[in-house]
Formats: sequence, C-alpha cells, structure tokens
Amino acid sequence: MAAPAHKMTPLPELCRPVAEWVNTVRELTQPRAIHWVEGTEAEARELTAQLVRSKELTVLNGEQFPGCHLARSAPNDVARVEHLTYICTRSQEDAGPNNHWMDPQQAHERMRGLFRGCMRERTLYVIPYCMGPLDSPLSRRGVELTDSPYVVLNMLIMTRAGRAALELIARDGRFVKGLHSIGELDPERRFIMHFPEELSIESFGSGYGGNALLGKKCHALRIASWQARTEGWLAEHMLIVGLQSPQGETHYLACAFPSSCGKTNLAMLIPPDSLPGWRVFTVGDDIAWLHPGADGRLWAINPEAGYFGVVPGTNAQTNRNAYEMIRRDTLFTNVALTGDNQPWWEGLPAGKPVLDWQGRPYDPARGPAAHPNSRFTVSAKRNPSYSPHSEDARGVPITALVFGGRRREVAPLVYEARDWQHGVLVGASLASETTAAAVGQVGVVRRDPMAMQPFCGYNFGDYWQHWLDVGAQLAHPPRIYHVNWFRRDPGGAFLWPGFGENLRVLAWMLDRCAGRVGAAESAIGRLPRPQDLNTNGLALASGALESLCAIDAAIWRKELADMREYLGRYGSRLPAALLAELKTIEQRLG
Ligand code: SAT
Ligand code: MN
Repeated sequence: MAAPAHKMTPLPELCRPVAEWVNTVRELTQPRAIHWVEGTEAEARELTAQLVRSKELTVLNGEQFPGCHLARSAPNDVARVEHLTYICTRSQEDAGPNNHWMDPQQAHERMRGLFRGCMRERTLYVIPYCMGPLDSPLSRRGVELTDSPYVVLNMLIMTRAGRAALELIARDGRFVKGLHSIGELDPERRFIMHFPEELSIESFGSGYGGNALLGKKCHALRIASWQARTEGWLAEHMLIVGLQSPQGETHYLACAFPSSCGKTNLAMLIPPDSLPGWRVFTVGDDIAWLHPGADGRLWAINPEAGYFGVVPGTNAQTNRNAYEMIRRDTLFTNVALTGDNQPWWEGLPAGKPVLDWQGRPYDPARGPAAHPNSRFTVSAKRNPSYSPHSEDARGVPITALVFGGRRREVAPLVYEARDWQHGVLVGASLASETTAAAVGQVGVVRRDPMAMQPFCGYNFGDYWQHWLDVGAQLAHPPRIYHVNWFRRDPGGAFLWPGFGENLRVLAWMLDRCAGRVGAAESAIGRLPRPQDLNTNGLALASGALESLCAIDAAIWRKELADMREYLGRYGSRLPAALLAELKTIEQRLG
C-alpha cells in the first residue's frame, strides 16, 4: 500500500514558520548543508556510522555492549555552566535574584556576533521535537537547530524527534526556537541564553548535555516553567515513579532532587528482598510537567523519552535496572575504556580501565578513569521498570510530592508537611551539597529551592506564588514530603543505607496518604515514629533510626535564620504566606 500523500511532503515544506526561521539562521551561520531530521532508525544508523568514520564516536565491544558507543567531549566541556547561563527578560526583576540576567537586545546582539558564519564547514541539523507523548494535550513542541551531530543522536533518544513532531508544529505554528552551535568549544566564548518572552534559546560554545540538548533543561525546565506559569501548570525538576504495593494498589510520586543526587536510582528503585510484593515503575527520571486535572488532582507527564544519567556508581547492587539497561543501544559520554573496548567507570566491581575518559593511558595519579559527570544516554523504553503508563496522554495522578537534598546534618530522614502551603515552604527551603553535574566547587551546601535553582526561568518569588496558586486550585492536592538519604553520623558514615531501602520511607508516605499509619508532630513537620517505619530485615546500627529522625533545635534555629535571610532577597516578590509559614515554625521551635 502506498504511503499517504502527506507523509511524502518534504520536511522543509511542512511548516512555513519553521522553514522561514531556518532560512534566517542559514544566512547568519552559513552552513555548508542543511539536514532536516526525519527521526527514522535508518537515519540514526547513518549518522552514527558517519561519526564512527570521523572518529567522533568509538564502537564499544559488540559482544558485551551491542549497539553501544562512546563519545568524548572536550576536556573543558563536561558539565553545565551556570555562570554562563542567562535569563533574558525585558525587566531584570522578572528573572529574579536566582538568575543571571542580560537585556534581551544586548544578548541577541552578542549571540549574533558569535553565531555569524560559525557553521561554515558544517552541516546545520534541523531537529523538530515534541516534549511529552505525541498525542498529549500536555505536550509542547520545539525545534533545535544545531551543528552537532552528537546533539542530534542524543535528541533522537531524549525526545520524540522528527517528522511526527514537525507535523504537530505545523498544526498550530507554536514551537520553542532553540539555536545551538558548538562554536570552537571555547569556555571564553560560551553562553546559554534564554528568552522566555520569545520562547527561544540561544546556546553557543558547548556540546555538553544540559548546555546543548536544548529540549532538556533549557526548554523543558527554564522556558517551560515560564510557559507553565502563564498557562496554569508546573514544570519541575522531578522524577516520576509508580509504586505498586503487595496489595496491588499503584500510586505515583514526583520527587525533586538536585542534579546527581540519585533521581535516576530512585526512579528505577529495586525493592529489597525483605520487602516482598512491591513493584516499581518508572515514568520519568529528571523532569515532570504537572497539570491540575479536572478531578482536582495533580497529573504528571514526563516530557522526555530517554535518560541522560550519571554513569559512575552504577552497578548491579546500586541500580540493577540501570546496569542492565545500559548494556545495549546506549551512548556513553566520557567514560573510561578497558583493553577490550568495554566502557568502564568507578563503582564497577570488575574490569580494568586502560584508557581514561580523555582517551589517555589511564594513570590514577590524574584522577578517576571515568569523568565523575560521565553520562549514559538511552531510550526510556530500554528500562526494565519502564511504566506502561509513560505514554498516557493525560499523564499519571500524583499522590505525593517529595523534596530531597544531600545534607550531612540538619534534615531528618523524612518529614511530612502539614499542608500544601507548608509544603511550598519545605520545597523553597531545599538546600543541598553541590555535585559534579555543574562546573564549580563540589560538596558545599547551597540553597536549591525545589531543586530548581539552576532551572527556573523566572523570579523565584513569583514561582513560589505560582506554586501556592496551583495548590489552591486542587481539591485533592498531593501531600508533600522532605527526605534526606545522605545524613551522616559524627564520624562521617552514612546513617541510612539508601538505594532500594528508600522504599521503606516511600511506603510510609503512601500509608500516610491512605490514613493507615501515624506520625509524631514536630516543629518542622510530621515525623515517623520508630514503629511507623517498616524496618523488617534492615540491619541498622543501634540508635541510627533515632539519629536519622532527630531534630536538633539549635541547628534548626540556625537553618531557619539562614532561610529567612535567603527568602529576604526576594523582597516584594516573596509571597507573604511563605514568611507566615516560616514564622510558625520559628515559634514552634521556640
Ligand atoms: O546536564 S544535564 O542538565 O542534562 C544533567 C543534570 O545536570 O541534571
Ligand atoms: Mn537533572
């Protein structure tokens, strides 16, 4: 049977606004050729082969890692660059103290200077993509123009990219414009600019994940958070996970943690043998778009179609699902290599690195073999715990929202907010030790409200008000929790085993939501009493559970003072309701 006629339309003829924009960019950047991305498997295979020929990709051991490749980035281009990431709104106040700001006209001018003629010997790829299931009213579209075939391969895995997305764009002509060039990969000539008022992104000088895969942090968080505010929903840095209890009930949680704090592991959690009957389903591992539903509940979709996960530490013990998932059809970035071309990273129990992440003979004196922020890119469908509801057009209903940080002290293992408004303060109070996912010092505590500090496309003051407004609209809002898997004893040892055992804490939340279990009131929120958590089969040091749930009033007074100072930076944009919540806790602490 012949294909329907519209399928035959050449891509450049499908949508005039896109074609016109591509023309403008062609004149500016002067590419040698233009490649419109169809999104077929044959096309991905051909692109991959081309990169293997040009040595930009290495084919990995076909027996152990079939269909897998390795990419090495420039050594100075291995993480997001927050200090070079800007929100360009007409008024600086709208970007807020949480963002670097540049005047939009000035930013465009600067970027035009960088983009002028930058693609001369290169191909310009046009990637139409859809964030979210193709048939979902909650999805949004974009087009990324890039001179990086590595970006194309990643976007083909991470988004629904190609003809189907362009057909959707052609229907309403609405899309986020993302222009990207690796430039010369010069850190001195590197900028990631966002223009929320124009729904556009301009990124120059980096080929790394969050700087270059524009569908991800740039679109699905920074621009989408702005869109979400004007349209009445939330774009959040959250994983989405479904938990099926031994009784057969499934509930979905959306959880916010800063980058590299275990979101992917939690999204793919393996229940421990001592908790039989539980099943875990992954809907998303990094980003959630949350919409108030007609039924008064909050519904979530994962705008992404793949995972861009941290490799080091992944093994059969820490995350068996991920370990199995990345054994085929996976694109690795900046891992080490063994003598027989297998990828290698710190945390693997076997194998020996021969080449480090830069392709040099491995020398432990030069640091880890794999870069600490080395990544895997893989289709979500390869995940053994992939949820069959990931493609549901209306999303999945959210029972609880969870905020978490990496804190040696202060935050207990878990606590429950009294209500939505208190929960918004809990989210706004999030702080965490920094990780290798962003350039800069690792291990210092910084404020990271809702884990969105690097990703909110507008003033946090307005954002918290928007959270309050969305909650006020929900007849059945999710309960809100805070967790800390990373609390340590005075000797520096972790008090909680983490990984699969985290299910015990999540199970307590679900029991709370169903009214099946108690809690103790405290100044900061509700805590599980020792008898409320299922610790069957868990070998905890004596007194560990008590230490994990201890609230030290003196430390908390200091934390609240720090919080008050932080919130104060938002001046008149700070919702009074948050200050009132803070005051309540201060009074309770005495
Ligand atoms: O570089 S990304 O932003 O895509 C990954 C992360 O930091 O979460
Ligand atoms: Mn992330």
